[in-house]
Amino acid sequence: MTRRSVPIHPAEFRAKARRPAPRRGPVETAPGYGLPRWLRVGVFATIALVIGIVAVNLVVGRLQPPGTPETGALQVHASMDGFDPNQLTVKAGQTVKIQLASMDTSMHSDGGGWHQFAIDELNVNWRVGPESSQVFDFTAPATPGTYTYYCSICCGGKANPSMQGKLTVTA
Ligand SMILES: [Cu+2]
Repeated sequence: MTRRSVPIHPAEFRAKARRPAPRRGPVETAPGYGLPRWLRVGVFATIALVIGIVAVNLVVGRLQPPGTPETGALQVHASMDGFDPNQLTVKAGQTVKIQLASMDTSMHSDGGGWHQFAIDELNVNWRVGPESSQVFDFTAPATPGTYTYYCSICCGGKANPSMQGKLTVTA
């Protein structure tokens, strides 16, 4: 009698028929499955490093002024955090040269990185694009006083206290 002729026991037959198909779960289909562990760790480390470098560059980029500071020009940096400095003092009748820089990237949804430097009473209304700077000038009024400069492009505009600064004209 050969093995083939032995009738299969019904219970065994059912067990064979019910054997589940190989599972293709989330582990087997995950990207990188089947790659050696060192390679997966390497890829992860590389991605983490790239993200880290981009983050550091963003921070450093915000700390450094866009463009070379021009000598004789007051440096004013505008960002979503406000004006730096937010106080300027000039002499009456003086020609005031200001290098206005936007520290923000074009990625900002609020104004696209553009900022303004406006003083209504003195007809000053300058605008500067993302991550750039420009030198402007105006003549300070002959009489001492204080004026407000503001940006109305971003974050609530003129009403936002952080987007304001004080210009003092001294005798
Ligand atoms: Cu602004």
